[in-house]
Parts: sequence; C-alpha cells; structure tokens
Amino acid sequence: MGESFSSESSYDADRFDRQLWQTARQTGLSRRNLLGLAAASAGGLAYLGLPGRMSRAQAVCPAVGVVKPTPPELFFTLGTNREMRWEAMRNRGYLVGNDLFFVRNHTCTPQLDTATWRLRVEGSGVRRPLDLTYNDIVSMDATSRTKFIECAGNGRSFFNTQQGTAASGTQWKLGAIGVAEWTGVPLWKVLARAGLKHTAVDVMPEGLDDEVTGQGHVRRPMPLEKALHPDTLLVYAMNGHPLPPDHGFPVRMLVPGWVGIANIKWVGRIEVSEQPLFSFWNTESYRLFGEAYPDTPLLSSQEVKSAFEIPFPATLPAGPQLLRGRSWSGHGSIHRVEVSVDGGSRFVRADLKSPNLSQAWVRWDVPWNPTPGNYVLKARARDSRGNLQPDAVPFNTQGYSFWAVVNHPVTVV
Ligand SMILES: Nc1nc2c(c(=O)[nH]1)N[C@H]1C(S)=C(S)[C@@H](COP(=O)(O)O)O[C@H]1N2
Ligand SMILES: [Mo]
Repeated sequence: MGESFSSESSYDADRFDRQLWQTARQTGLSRRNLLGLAAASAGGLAYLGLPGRMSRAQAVCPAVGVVKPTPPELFFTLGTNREMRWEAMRNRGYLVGNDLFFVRNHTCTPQLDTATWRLRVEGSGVRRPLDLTYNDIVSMDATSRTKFIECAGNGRSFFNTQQGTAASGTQWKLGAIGVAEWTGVPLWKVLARAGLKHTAVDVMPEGLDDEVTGQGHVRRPMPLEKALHPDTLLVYAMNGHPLPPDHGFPVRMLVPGWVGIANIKWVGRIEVSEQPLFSFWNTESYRLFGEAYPDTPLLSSQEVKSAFEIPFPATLPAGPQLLRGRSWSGHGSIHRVEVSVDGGSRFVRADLKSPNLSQAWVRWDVPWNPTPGNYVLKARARDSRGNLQPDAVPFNTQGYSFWAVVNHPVTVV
C-alpha cells in the first residue's frame, strides 16, 4: 500500500470501499462496473442505497470532542482518540487513573443526564422488555472487577514501522490500553429481570452517542455465553468515581478480555435476540481481512502483549537503572516475561510484581547498566494459557491484533 493511512478518514474510505463491494456482490454487479457507477455520479450511489462518499463525513465533533483534559505530556492526540503515553505510567501504581486512561471514540463524547437516561432491554430473546433508570441500576448489589480495556487496534502502527505494510486506521503505538477497577452490576442479573428466554443467542448493547453515518448507533453483539459470564458487567463507576463522560457515563459495558469495541459506552439499549445479530462492528470491522485470513475471523479475545514504561523512542541516561514495563493478555494472567536489550540475541527473565491479575496486567522490571549508544529493546511475554508473543504477525488490512514483540528504539547518552 503506497498510501498513507495515518488518518481516520482514510480508514473510513477503505471501509466504504468494502461496503460498496459487498453491496455489489448482493446486487450482482461486478466490482469494476460498481466503481465506475459510483465514480460517474452520486446517483449511482443513491441507486445502491448508499450515501455518497462526500456526505459520509467523519463524526463532526463539537470543539471539545473529548471532555476531559488530555495534556500532551500524558496523551497523543489521534483524531477523535487519545493515546496514553507509556512513560506517564512509570511512577504510577497498578491502575491507570481516570485522568490518564486512553479514549477511543468512533463518534464524540455525548453529555448525558442520569435524570432522563434509561436503559431499554428488549428483543425476541426476552419475555418482559424493561426500562431501567439510573437509580434502578445503582440500587442493585454492586460488584467490582479489575480488568483492562484495550482497543483491538492497539499496536497498529507497528504493521507499518516494523513489518513494512501500513494498515488502515488509527496509528496507535501501545497506549490504547488501560487497567481500572470497574464497578457495576452483572449483566446476567438485568437479563434475568427481563425474563431471558432459553432460546436467546445474541446480546447487543448499543451506545447513545451519535449515529455513525449509514451504520446507526455503535453496537456489537456478543454470544449469550459471554453476556452471562459473571465478569461481564454494566458499569457505572471507574476507580471509585462515577464513570467520566469520555468513558461512558452514565453506564457502559465491561466485557473482560475482549476487544475494546465490546465494551460499549453510553449504553441506552440492549437487544437480546433468538437470531444471530449483525452490525457494522461485527461484519465490516473487528474481523480479520487479508490474505492470511480467507475466513475473515471475528475478533473476540485480545492477545498477549508487552510495553516498556519509557517514551517511544526513548533517550535514557547511561549507568545502572531499572527497565520497567507491563504485560497483559485477554486469555488469562502472565506466566513469564523476558527482556532483550540487544535486539533479541539474548533474553533475560524479568521480575514479575504482584498482583498478576487475569485480563488485567502484571508489572515487571529488569536491571540494566548501559553505556552510551543505540539499542533495540524487546519484551516478550507468555500468558497462563501458553500463548507466546511471536516475532511477527500476519498482516490484516485493518491492522487489528498486533501482538508481535515490539522493537523499542533507545538511545543511551
Ligand atoms: N458507544 C460507543 N462505545 C464504544 C466506542 C464508541 O465509539 N462508542 N468505542 C469502543 C472502542 S473501539 C474502544 S477501544 C473502547 C474504548 O474505551 P475508552 O474510551 O473508555 O478507553 O470503547 C468502545 N465503546
Ligand atoms: Mo477500539
């Protein structure tokens, strides 16, 4: 791909092409005829029931698309998103504070009011459709879980910088992840109140943020089994505070270990169905597309990854010091972490600190005593299920699931 995919809008253009292609298949047009038609006139697109490319703009956010302050010493700004700087975690504890947690918005942060907010639970999979108020939710027994939320595209920029093939989408380094203590109520309790049928198969939470042009509200189904898991929560507090607006106030999903998109923010409706459910976010995106993936598998669990708590790239002083970092996996906890300071010739075992929670992360360190020069650092983790970070991962066009060992450039002065 000669094209630069550094902006979210080129990602959208790519998605649009795919949508056109699918429509073409459905209507029996060849791809060439279809693209000719689309190029020739806006009427061609209207004929297909699709909006024109020009009218399908990005979410146009008000001046403040993200509500909380995101100063440049804590965050990189990537369109409507904010990436956590890993060096900002260095002197912090196990959890990522609400001030430093990354923000990933397909749209813009909406400002919702608990007085008028309702959660509607409906669909063929429940006997008694429900409307719950904020008070109904917070007066149920509360439960807390410490888990990560990580964007499926975390690490995407390394497809380009490390493997030489750019993928479309937000060019995150490794900061589209955070671990917090989430408090709320298990989703299964709410589904039970609505009279969940034994024939239900899919559960699809839906956000109250603006519709994405042509796709409706942000929503993605999960199988009933995941929806009923005791760790799958409707969350209203983050690290002991009400959810901040950017993180889903008043109520969001926590779907531990799964791709970030499963954790729908600003939930206003949950559809429970006896039929499989589809949305843009489980058909056109959050699947793997590419030569290595003829079956275009759907994404669910996040893979095992590691990051150093230093800038990317970093300049560090010579002399004895501790290299610190964290490793995590959607499949469980972390079994072992190894670090190389010589580009991968030799690895030493890092010292893992407690706690080492499943679907959260573990902190680790290794002593280092470098002399001035240029170095490539690598951290490689194995999770409790035996998954080991590989040296490279096969390309997928939307750049999800980059879990290869990252080459971290460091200059010692
Ligand atoms: N309603 C809604 N929910 C959403 C999104 C969104 O744009 N709208 N973004 C999703 C994605 S892609 C991710 S990675 C996580 C990010 O959660 P955070 O912004 O709290 O870090 O929220 C998910 N939930
Ligand atoms: Mo995401």
